Amino acid sequence: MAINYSEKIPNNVNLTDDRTLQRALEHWQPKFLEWWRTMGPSDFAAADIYLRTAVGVDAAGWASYGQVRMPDYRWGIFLADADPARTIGFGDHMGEPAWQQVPGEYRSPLRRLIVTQGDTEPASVEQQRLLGHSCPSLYDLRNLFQINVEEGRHLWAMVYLLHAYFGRDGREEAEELLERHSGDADKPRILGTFNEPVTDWLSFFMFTYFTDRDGKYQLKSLAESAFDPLARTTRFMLTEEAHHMFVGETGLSRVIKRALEVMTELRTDDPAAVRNAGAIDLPTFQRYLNFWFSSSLDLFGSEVSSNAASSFATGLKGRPDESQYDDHRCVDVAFELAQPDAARGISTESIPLRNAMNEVLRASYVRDCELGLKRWNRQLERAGTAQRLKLPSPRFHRAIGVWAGVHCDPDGAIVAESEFRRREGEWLPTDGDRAFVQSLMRQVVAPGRMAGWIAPPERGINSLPIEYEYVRL
Ligand code: BYC
Repeated sequence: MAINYSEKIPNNVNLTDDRTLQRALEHWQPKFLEWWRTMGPSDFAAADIYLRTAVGVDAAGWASYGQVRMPDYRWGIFLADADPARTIGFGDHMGEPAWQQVPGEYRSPLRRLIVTQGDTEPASVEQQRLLGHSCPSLYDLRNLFQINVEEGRHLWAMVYLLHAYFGRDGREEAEELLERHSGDADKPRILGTFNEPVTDWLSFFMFTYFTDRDGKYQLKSLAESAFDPLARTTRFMLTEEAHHMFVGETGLSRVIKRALEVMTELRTDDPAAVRNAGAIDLPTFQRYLNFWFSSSLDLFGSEVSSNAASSFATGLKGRPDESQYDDHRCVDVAFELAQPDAARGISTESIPLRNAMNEVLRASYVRDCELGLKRWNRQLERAGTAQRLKLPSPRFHRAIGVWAGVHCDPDGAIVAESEFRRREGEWLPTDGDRAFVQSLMRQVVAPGRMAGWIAPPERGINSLPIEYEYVRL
């Protein structure tokens, strides 16, 4: 269905037919714009940026590209097309028609899921707000802003649901989404990772690889929801999300490529030599990876979760690509969970599968993360270095769930706290690493030029050359 851009709020939900809702959203719109002005990308409001904007929700030709100033971006409400015959695909209500309204008994948990999802979107924009000042190229600057405007739109997607289906408490929640801020001591964002600073581009690429990928898995599981408007909204969000992960994967691959070029040139693997030459050494890369991967694993929640069990049972949240499973009810099925025991060992306990749904999602996420690692390791192999990158064990450095507070090394072995503290600097970014990475962050804005710590991309955006002036400052 085409998107109506002649209205104040572009949409494909016939907003003009519901004057009350339209007025409520038009009341929220200036608050959003004010939030964007004060908490969104710092500066660059006057720059013309080569952005894509959604024009429809069909897989083919859903976006148009053109020069846009960010404050003029048309944030709107776009739902994937409805399937009137859609039925619930899992849980206790399996086979019943998907809900077009919120069942009263599920109102509160459903609102909680939507608010949690909504909270991450502006949080990420806040985390990234200063990065424009240290962009490695105009190509990267444009990608940053593309992601930022789309996260802004994803906030709109959740705010639409809150306004349209949750009455007064929904409107209040929508206001609060603009009042909590990433890293704010009094009013932080809801989930841990979204309060972590993203002040350098290595962190940005790690975030878009690992944290946006959590977004993919959470959105995919919400796309299965019995609440049809949520399913349709998240299905369309996933179309935009793919580019965010592409930015992460290719960004990290370009960082590795540059390190390898320096290593080949200097004929050394020595991290200090790589740093001296202005590139990011692989051990530092690995420590950043360990940090962002472990933080993103926490976003799946506890391994054993009654919230997850009831979300699955009630049909609020399924598993990504639910149709790939044979059993969609998961009653009387056990899941074997390895967890730390009192004797500082690891024991396996049988828990009901429904209670382990967070862990099921996390395991598929880990497999997806592995794909990038495989590609990067092939890059290393081709370059003839013996160094390899590795995902740390999911037990490493966890703050949520059964492994929270248990000291494990990156291989997953439980170690004494003293040993963890002694070796932490080998495993996680140190102040020195952060200062070094920060020292490389110098803005490069001549068309086609790249900072010295990152290789150019393989191709430009939408068939344009890499030298194209993606941002006109
Ligand atoms: N930090 O039973 P539990 C994205 C809380 S990213 C802090 O363990 P549950 C994006 C939890 O909220 C995807 N708190 O877990 C990416 C609960 O608190 P309440 C975002 C945490 O409820 C990049 C308590 O612990 N979408 O889109 O089964 C850029 C016990 O909960 C954390 C979603 O997350 C944490 N890491 O699952 C832009 C989907 N983990 O309620 C965007 C919606 C847990 O008792 N959310 N807690 O106060 C959910 O599905 C679930 O809320 C969670 C947690 C998976 C997050």
